This record gives sequence, C-alpha cells and structure tokens, in this order.
Amino acid sequence: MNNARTRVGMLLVICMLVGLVAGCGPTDTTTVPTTTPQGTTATPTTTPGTTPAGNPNLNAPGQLPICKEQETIRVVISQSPHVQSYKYGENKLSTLLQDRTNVAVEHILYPEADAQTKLNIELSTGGDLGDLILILMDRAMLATYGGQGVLLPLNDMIDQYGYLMKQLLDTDASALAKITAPDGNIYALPSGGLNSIIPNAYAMRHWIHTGFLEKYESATGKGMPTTTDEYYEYMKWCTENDPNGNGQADEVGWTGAEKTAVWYARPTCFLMNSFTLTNQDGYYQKDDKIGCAMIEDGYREGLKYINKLMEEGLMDENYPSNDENAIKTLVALEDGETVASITCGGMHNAATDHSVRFKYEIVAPLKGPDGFVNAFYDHYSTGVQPGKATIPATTEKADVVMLWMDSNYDPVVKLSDRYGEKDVDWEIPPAGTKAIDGGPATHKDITSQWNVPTYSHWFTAGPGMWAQYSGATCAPQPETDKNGNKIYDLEYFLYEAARLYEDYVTPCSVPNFFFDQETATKCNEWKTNINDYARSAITDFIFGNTDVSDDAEWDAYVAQVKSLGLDEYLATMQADFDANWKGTLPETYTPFPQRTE
Ligand SMILES: [Ca+2]
Repeated sequence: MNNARTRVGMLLVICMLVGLVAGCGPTDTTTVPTTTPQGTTATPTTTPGTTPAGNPNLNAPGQLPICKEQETIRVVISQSPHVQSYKYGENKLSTLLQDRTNVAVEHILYPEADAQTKLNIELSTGGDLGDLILILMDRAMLATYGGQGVLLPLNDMIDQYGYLMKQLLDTDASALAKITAPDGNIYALPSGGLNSIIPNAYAMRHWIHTGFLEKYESATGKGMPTTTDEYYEYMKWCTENDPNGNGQADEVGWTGAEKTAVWYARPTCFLMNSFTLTNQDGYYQKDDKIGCAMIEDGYREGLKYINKLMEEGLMDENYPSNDENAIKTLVALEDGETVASITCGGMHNAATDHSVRFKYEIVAPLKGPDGFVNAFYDHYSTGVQPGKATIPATTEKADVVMLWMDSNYDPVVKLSDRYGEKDVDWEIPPAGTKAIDGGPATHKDITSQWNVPTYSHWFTAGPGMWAQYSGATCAPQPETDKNGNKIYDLEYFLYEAARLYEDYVTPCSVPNFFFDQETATKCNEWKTNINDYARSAITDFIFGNTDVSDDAEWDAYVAQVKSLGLDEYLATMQADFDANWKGTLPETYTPFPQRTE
C-alpha cells in the first residue's frame, strides 16, 4: 500500500468530514432532550443468554453485573466544559455505571471544541482509540473507517452479546437496514427514541413579539399574520411606529443567522416554507425524486421576497455574521422590546432571560403569494439510527465493551445520563402525573443539571442509547423558581409549536444516505462546493449585490451551481434512493396520536 498517498487521501476526507460534522452541530448541542424513559427496565422479551464463550469472568447477556472480577475499559468521549469531574465517586453517572456493571471506565478525553477533528486524525493515523468510542460519526465516517478495518463489524457481536439492544431493534422492522453500511456491516451500535412526536423534527420555526403584535392589532385592526404579505405589513408597521415607545426608530423587523450552528435560524428556513419544499441545505424529495430547491423558481420567488425586506430595512443586516450570542444581545435590547420577529428553533436560541422568552409566541407557517405553505418535517431524524458507540479494531476487550454497552440501553441509564442521579436530580413521578404532551409523565426533572457546571452526568457524551422518553413526556416545570421568577418551560413551548406545525406538513425530507466509501467522498465534495458557492450567492441576492429579478444573473447562478457537480450529485443520490429508499416517505403527513402510555 502506498502510505503517503493513503495519508493524503485521508486528510482530504478529514477536511470534508469535519465540514460536514460542523454543519450538523445545532441539533447535537441543543439543550433540548430528544427523548425519554419510564424509569423501569422493560420486561425482557428474550431470555438472557448463556455465558459468552472464552471469558469465564463475564456473565450472560442481560445480567448484571457484567463481570465477576472488576474489568476496566478505556472509552473515548468528548470532554464537556460543563462537567467538573468524570471520576468514580465524584461524577454521579460514572459511579452509577460502575456500581451496576462492575466495569470501571477510564476516560480518554477529547476537548469538545475539536473532538471531531481529533477523532478523524486518530482514526486515520492509527492513534490510541481505547476500547470504545462514544463520539457520533456520520454515515460517511462509518463507511470510510469501517471499510478500512479501523472499526470492528458488529453484526455477529450484536447477535452474541446483545440483549437489551435487541429489544430496541425489535421496535422497528427496518432497524437493521437503517444501521447497516452498504458493505453489509454494522459499524455503530443502534440508538433509538420514543415512537411518538419529537418536537425537534419540526424546528424551522418563527417567533413574533406578542407586545408588538398587540399594538399592531390595536392600531390597524389586523391580527396575527397568516400570509407573507401580512407578515411584511406587520414588520413594516413595527419599524415605522415605535412600538417600544422610546422615540427612536430602533425596532428590527426580523433577525436570525446564516450560520447553521444557530438552530434553524437562516432566513431561508422558515420563510422558504411559503414558497417551496426544501430542507435547510436546499434539497427536497417529491414523488420519489430528489431535487435541489435552490435553483428553482419557487426558491427564486422566496429570495425576491427576502430581498424586498432587506432593501426596505426590515431585516437585521447583520444576520450573515450573527451567532447565537449576537442574536441574544440584539433581542435583549430595551428589556426585550426591540426585535419584532425571530427565525430560530426555540426561544432558548434567542434569549437567556426567561422574561424575554415570554415576550414571544410561535408563528404558524405563512401562506405565500401563490397560496403555498409547508412546515418542514425531518422525517428521517426519528426512529432507530446508527448511534454514537463504535468499537476500534485494536481493542482486546470487545466482549466486555459489548456487554457494558448493552446494559446502557436500560432506560435508567438514559435518564441518568441526561438528568443526573435518580431521586435527587430527577425522579419517576407518581402514577397519574401528566406530562407536557398530556400523556403519562415518564420522568420529572428536579435540579436542571443541563448546560450548567455539574457532577451529575457526562453532558452529551453519556452512553445511554435508547431514549424511551422525550422533552414532551416530562412532567411540566413549576410556574416559578425559588426566587419567584416565572419559569419559561421550554419543552412545553416546543411541544405546542410542533403540534401547531403538524397541520402544515408536506413530507419532503431527504434520506440520510449511507454511501460506500468512494461515493461518500465524491458526494461530500459536490455538496460542500455547491453549498459554499450557493450560500454566498444567496446572500448576495438577498442584499441586492446581484439582482435576483435579472434573468441573466439568475441563469449565471444556476449554471455555476451545475458546474460544481449538481447534476452528478443529484443523480448519485437518486440512484441510491431508487435502490434503497423508494416508498419510505409517506405522501401525506399523519399527525401523531395523543400518547397514552
Ligand atoms: Ca423605538
């Protein structure tokens, strides 16, 4: 093998992978839990197996503890600045995991800020990967490093050591297909969530200032905007009529962010739902075809609309450089009485102070000039997925690791790795307690240990793999905190928003393709090059640096996107779609029923 050449090729892949991973940041780092539990171990549907051959120190799958004499495994995780210690006896999750399994964990900590970069380097250069990696890899990484033999194929080991993880796989007839790479191997253990509504899947949201809206209603007799034209009138009124009453024209009609690190905050997220089907990246699925919205007429009409807002001073002209802090700073001006509306997934992205979050309410998707309206729903983000647990081929403790990971599919582990210590940081509420979604509450958060300095868990790095709960199945928070300040119950508002948006969904999301190594590399290159150029061109259209109404300029933009490989990229996705994904997206959306158990 030509090592130098391999190394150069790998570095290319790393660069692209890092870009990709950075792009999926927002949902990974949101403070909103995506799932939840019942707090009790589900009744096994299978019988615990026999002691694995070859290691007399291990107990049978499905039994605790995992081993008779203590074993130690070395585990790679992303180190959170929130976590004050990972040590047994200091960190509550570390203590729980060791006490129930008799397996001690020695952490190999990759600093959170560049954990993905470091992981790619260690994977591609034969670095020390310990016995288990608990950092999420996307499908391109799994296909790449699995194909190279850096990660162990897990198919047979799931069969041999799996017990609880098999129960998860049993919940979804297509679960195995979803986690299997194109070469037939499984390289990441499955993760799964509740089969119920996941509010994060409807996150292309928009929030309007309730106080400004009330003044607008009093002054004009008009109500909550339901069309893009009405929305324009509302913003225009706010910027011209001093609704914060300070005598200055300091009101901002709309803010958001181009950066995808801010959760669904792009101007082309919520607003494009009035013009065309599209995901955040500019692609969609319709009638079993994958398309690129960014070069189509509907998207162009949407850009004309946003350009008009920008030209007339209704939009925050700093949105291209905004990060979450910049949005929060702007929204907090004049005690939260400045910004008329915000595009972002939740008000936690736009305000730290709960009293400011309360000033805004959700806006339903708006009808566009042609009557088109949609709410983007991320159909493929739910259900069983390749999880964050992979096993490096260099380990000699794959049997211990498999049994230890299997034990982490217990709901009590998932709840503890999200909330902390049972009966201290969280609890199972009394039977009959209602959750935010109106069904029985699966749990109750007591001490809110998320996003704060803590000894309660490992933040996002925990090994829990099956969330039989969600933010919406949590018991509601109390109305006020211990100081008497009103608590903005984020999970409640996100759940209510998701229920509102359900009425507008036309399924259009694009599958998470699981390409082979070579195809993944090509697709990443096309996607990255197209994205870099198109996002910059879209910003130029919005600011009027190029004229979106000028056919010659628009045609030049489309031609440039195509020259970067769009047709080849679409054809490659389509071929995989035709082979593996046909019929996976329902034609119409059916709202989730009320949860009753
Ligand atoms: Ca003012």
